Amino acid sequence: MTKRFDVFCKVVDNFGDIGICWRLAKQLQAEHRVDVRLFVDDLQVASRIIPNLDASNMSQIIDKIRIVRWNVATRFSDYPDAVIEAFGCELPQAYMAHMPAETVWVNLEYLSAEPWVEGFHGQHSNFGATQHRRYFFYPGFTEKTGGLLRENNLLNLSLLSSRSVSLVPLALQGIGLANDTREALILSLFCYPHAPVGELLRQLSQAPWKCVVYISASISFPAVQSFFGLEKIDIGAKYIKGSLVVIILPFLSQDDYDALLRICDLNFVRGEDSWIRAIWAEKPFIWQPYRQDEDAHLDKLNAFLELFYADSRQKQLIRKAHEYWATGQGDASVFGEYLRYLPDIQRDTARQSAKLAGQVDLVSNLVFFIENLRETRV
Ligand code: TRH
Repeated sequence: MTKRFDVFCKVVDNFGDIGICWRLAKQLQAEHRVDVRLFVDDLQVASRIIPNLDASNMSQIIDKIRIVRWNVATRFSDYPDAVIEAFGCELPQAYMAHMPAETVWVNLEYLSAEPWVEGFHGQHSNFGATQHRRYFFYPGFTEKTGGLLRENNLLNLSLLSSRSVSLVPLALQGIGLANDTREALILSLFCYPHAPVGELLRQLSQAPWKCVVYISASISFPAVQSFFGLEKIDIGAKYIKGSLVVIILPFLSQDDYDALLRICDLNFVRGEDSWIRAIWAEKPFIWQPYRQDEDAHLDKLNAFLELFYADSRQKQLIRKAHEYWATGQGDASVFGEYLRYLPDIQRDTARQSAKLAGQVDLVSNLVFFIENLRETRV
């Protein structure tokens, strides 16, 4: 029998929430034949991620997923087997009011490598005076967590040569990737505005090799402008200083963005979804966590570095580079040193990525988790 899941997504800011929910919905449908309705509160932002989404249309089907614009006035009927509340976005009261006790309610949490995650994964709490139980599903890096979002076909892609033409995103072919990157180190840059971008560019401009940096148009540019002494920055434009070539990319489709990560030698990523994608790209990456109160993001960063690079000879250097990127404290020359050890870091990253890819993926774990609850619950 076809399973039916609802997914609720609130776009808090940026693209991570909808980016993850869209991948999750697609994978549930494509690999587990789940009939998915995706409720999203902001179709404008969603339309940057979901190809061909018409933001003025309240309900539409794309890639076999029904996408519904959700607001306080939305009325619900016809409940599914399970509802996924993404990142504690709170199910609408109108939905909760008639939700049957058999509908499994799962809150998908944010990803963290912190050790406490294992103890919280799969726990539940009773919701108010209702008969509903809310289960907490934690993504994570160990077998005792919910795992990481990873589609089935990803490994096949990584068997291809990373610079093979078929992997070069169309959006990049148009702006001369082949000419720019011959003999060059290629980097991609997607970060939050407080990252020390100017310092990184300065280091790269003085590198003994040509460095081509693809900068995502979605980040703010003051640091790039002041580095090149420009009034404004244009999408598709190329800026050169010393060894450095900067190319400003438009916002790519998720598929093209994933492909970009695979062809680069070093990726600067952020938040949650691009971080996971950088892992699957099997290329060195520097991750900038989403800033949280009381520097909680730095605990997340430390826990991840501790886990992912536990066996790496370069772990101190990798830590210093991440700390500098996340806090701006330290010395920008750490990037020069990082680049000198790039082949070592490449080898360690690929080994760790492959190890994680050997674990069961998040969507398979989630489907199993829900099926198990439905079978065992009265
Ligand atoms: O956009 P983000 O900063 O999202 C963040 C985090 O998820 C954070 O944890 C959350 O609390 C906050 O949102 C609300 O970074 P992230 O997670 O990497 O998501 C970016 C998405 O955008 C990802 O799905 C990849 C996609 N993307 C493209 O599709 N094309 C592009 O050109 C780029 C640069 C990104």
